[in-house]
Amino acid sequence: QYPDHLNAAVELTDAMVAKGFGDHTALIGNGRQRTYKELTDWSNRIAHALAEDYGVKPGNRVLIRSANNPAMVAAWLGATKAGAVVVNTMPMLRAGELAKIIDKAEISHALCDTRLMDELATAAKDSRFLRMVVGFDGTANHDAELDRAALSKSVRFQAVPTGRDDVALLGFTSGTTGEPKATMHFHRDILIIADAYAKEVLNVTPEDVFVGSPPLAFTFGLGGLAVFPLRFGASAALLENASPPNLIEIIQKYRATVCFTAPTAYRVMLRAMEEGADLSSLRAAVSAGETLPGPVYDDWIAKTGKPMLDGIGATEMLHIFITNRFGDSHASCTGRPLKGYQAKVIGPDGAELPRGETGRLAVKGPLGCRYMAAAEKQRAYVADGWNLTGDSFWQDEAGYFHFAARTDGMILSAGYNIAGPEVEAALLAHPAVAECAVIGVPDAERGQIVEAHVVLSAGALPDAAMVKALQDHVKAVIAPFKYPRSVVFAGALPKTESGKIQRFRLIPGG
Ligand code: 3SK
Repeated sequence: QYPDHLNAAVELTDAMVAKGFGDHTALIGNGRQRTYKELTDWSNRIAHALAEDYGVKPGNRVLIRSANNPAMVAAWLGATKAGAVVVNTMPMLRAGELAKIIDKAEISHALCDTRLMDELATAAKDSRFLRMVVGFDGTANHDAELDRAALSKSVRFQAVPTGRDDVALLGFTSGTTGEPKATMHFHRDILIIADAYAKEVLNVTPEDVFVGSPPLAFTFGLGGLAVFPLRFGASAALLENASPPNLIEIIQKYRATVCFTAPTAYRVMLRAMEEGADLSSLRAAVSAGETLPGPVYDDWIAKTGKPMLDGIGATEMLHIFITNRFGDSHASCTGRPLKGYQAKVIGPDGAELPRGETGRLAVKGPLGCRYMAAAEKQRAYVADGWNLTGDSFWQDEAGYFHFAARTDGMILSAGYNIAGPEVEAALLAHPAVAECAVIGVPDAERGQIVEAHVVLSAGALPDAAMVKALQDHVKAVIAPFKYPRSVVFAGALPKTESGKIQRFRLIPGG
């Protein structure tokens, strides 16, 4: 279905102009609207600048650091046209987290919103790989180094003739240990997710306006807020701060039709409807990244009369692979595999379990997990062509899949995956912490929250000031969304005879 030579960025821009979408709005953000022609020219100029002024060669790894805005999309497209392998990163990442990514992905160039330079500059200091950090103006006033270099270039660029199976994108996932792992995605994969989900399930048309909250750095956001609209001539309104009130405002302002976010935000949006928020333009509410509680689904249907589509994806699989559909969507049910995908529930021996029994979810489809330089992890994730996800599910008699739990110990909070050990490591760097263990505890708003059980060092006081000090410390050391919203002080932690902490014995709330 896809030609041998394929550059995904060209398909999302130049090819759309050639199809007649040149004057149609592609992106909205930071107070401006950009047509497909403008986005195409912008990304072509960036590609020229990267290749000619900054020496980006095909296959170089380019990191992008930005909040969700049109400049980030243009940078991603430009770097992809120049043949780079792109690593999109969240603005919340701290220097330590960025340094690990730069090292693992052997990043040679970083493109950074000038407002977010500090942490990257710290991360870049001792890097063996990073040769250049180039600033761009995230506010899209074209007032930074990359913008000035790009403005002097031609709007025509002969994109690097990448192969459809050349790596275009590295998606980082923190894994249970908090050690980032890169998953490799081909140019064709970027189009597959649009064709398998956005076309087959959402039936996207050029009249659609997409909004949502997931960062473009998370493949859920890159798909939902860039690839899906651009593949079909639709528009996306991007928000640097996609808090529910901002989401509501932009839905109302642009009469958005498709929203991608997590149940936590839908819950808040439902409450806002009682105060008059108008969500009537939405024709689809996509929920993923966190389990969708049945009552939130029921409430959404009752109050909006519009479909809510729960889905499950994974960074390893690039995007959603099991989903509900229009007219075939049910509470507390994730639905069925996308066309071209198969899924099954397996037991510890790898054999498929009978319907109704809970086990690990295995998936097979047109794309799958490819960890970079992690052969052992690859063997653990992919067996016999089946991708063994970190989720346990059960399948009902009619073939629908139902989420049961994470099998990999990740804490799922408001759409974010958080690795407990990473939070523990951050806490242990505080002098007042002698020992700690982090667990996920159920939370009505966020699905789960991070809870830290902490044994304090001698002399440290277990009071509210200490809770705040530890929370602030974690926010300063790792991305702030990972901080423990609940802190329990303990005299000791439950342990095995050999001294291993038994997290499963910790009682939520102490
Ligand atoms: O379900 C998820 O967490 C997910 C992860 C990556 C890409 C897309 C999705 C929905």
